[in-house]
Amino acid sequence: MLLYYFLLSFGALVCGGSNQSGNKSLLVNAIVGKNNISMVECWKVEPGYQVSNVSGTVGDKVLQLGNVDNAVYIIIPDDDGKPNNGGLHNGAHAQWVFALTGGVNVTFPDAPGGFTVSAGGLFISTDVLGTSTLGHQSIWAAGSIFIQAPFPDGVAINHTVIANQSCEENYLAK
Ligand SMILES: *[C@@H]1O[C@H](CO)[C@@H](O)[C@H](O)[C@H]1NC(C)=O
Ligand SMILES: *[C@@H]1O[C@H](CO)[C@@H](O)[C@H](O)[C@H]1NC(C)=O
Ligand SMILES: *[C@@H]1O[C@H](CO)[C@@H](O)[C@H](O)[C@H]1NC(C)=O
Ligand SMILES: *[C@@H]1O[C@H](CO)[C@@H](O)[C@H](O)[C@H]1NC(C)=O
Ligand SMILES: *[C@@H]1O[C@H](CO)[C@@H](O)[C@H](O)[C@H]1NC(C)=O
Ligand SMILES: *[C@@H]1O[C@H](CO)[C@@H](O)[C@H](O)[C@H]1NC(C)=O
Ligand SMILES: CC(=O)N[C@H]1CO[C@H](CO)[C@@H](O)[C@@H]1O
Repeated sequence: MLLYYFLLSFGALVCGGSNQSGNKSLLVNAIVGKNNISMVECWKVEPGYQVSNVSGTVGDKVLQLGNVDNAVYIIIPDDDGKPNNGGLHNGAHAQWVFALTGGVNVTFPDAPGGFTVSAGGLFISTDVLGTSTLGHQSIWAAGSIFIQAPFPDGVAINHTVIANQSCEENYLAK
């Protein structure tokens, strides 16, 4: 229950540094596997922000992140101070990823572009086995702490695809 409230308020805070003015929902980078190739899309989470009337957050913008299933809190060692490169991999689950500290750069072996998520940012990963041959590469800063929060039954949150590229590139293109 605590995590649920945490996720609600956390989600309203950030979009990997994107400028959301003119939109009434969160724009979030989502890793997708299409035709066996991992790439990034910019998703607008549906439905969008609502104004809270819940005691403790009255007047705040809140966004439903949906249910999550067996979320985990992950600490990357910082023994040697070097970024942690997990190599090419498929997403373990279709899930939210919340970067609490540190940050990550995500790139793709077969698609252009990529994206960076800083501390406090978030993204979605859905390129599970069977959707993408090579997957993606995530390089996390040493000592990063993040949460992986799988979607129940692997069904991603409702969304609209805003662009077939990262949210940041979408803004830069305007
Ligand atoms: C966000 O984008 C809008 C419209 O492009 C612009 O007016 C505004 O200054 C931007 N805000 C920030 C914080 O970059
Ligand atoms: C994806 O890869 C699988 C396994 O190699 C193959 O059977 C399938 O035809 C591929 N699909 C596409 C759209 O390339
Ligand atoms: C919040 O809004 C809902 C839906 O409009 C309403 O049912 C509920 O009573 C409200 N709660 C408070 C504390 O005002
Ligand atoms: C991510 O990329 C940026 C820009 O190239 C770089 O400054 C940063 O150190 C990278 N972070 C990691 C964890 O590799
Ligand atoms: C997604 O939208 C559909 C249709 O509006 C709805 O039935 C479903 O409950 C929504 N899923 C989530 C996780 O909100
Ligand atoms: C993304 O690409 C698909 C084709 O792969 C296209 O149908 C769709 O309109 C594109 N979406 C956007 C928002 O550009
Ligand atoms: C500024 C911005 O990215 N606006 C987007 C808001 O969402 C609509 C779709 O609902 C997009 O068409 C806009 O580009």
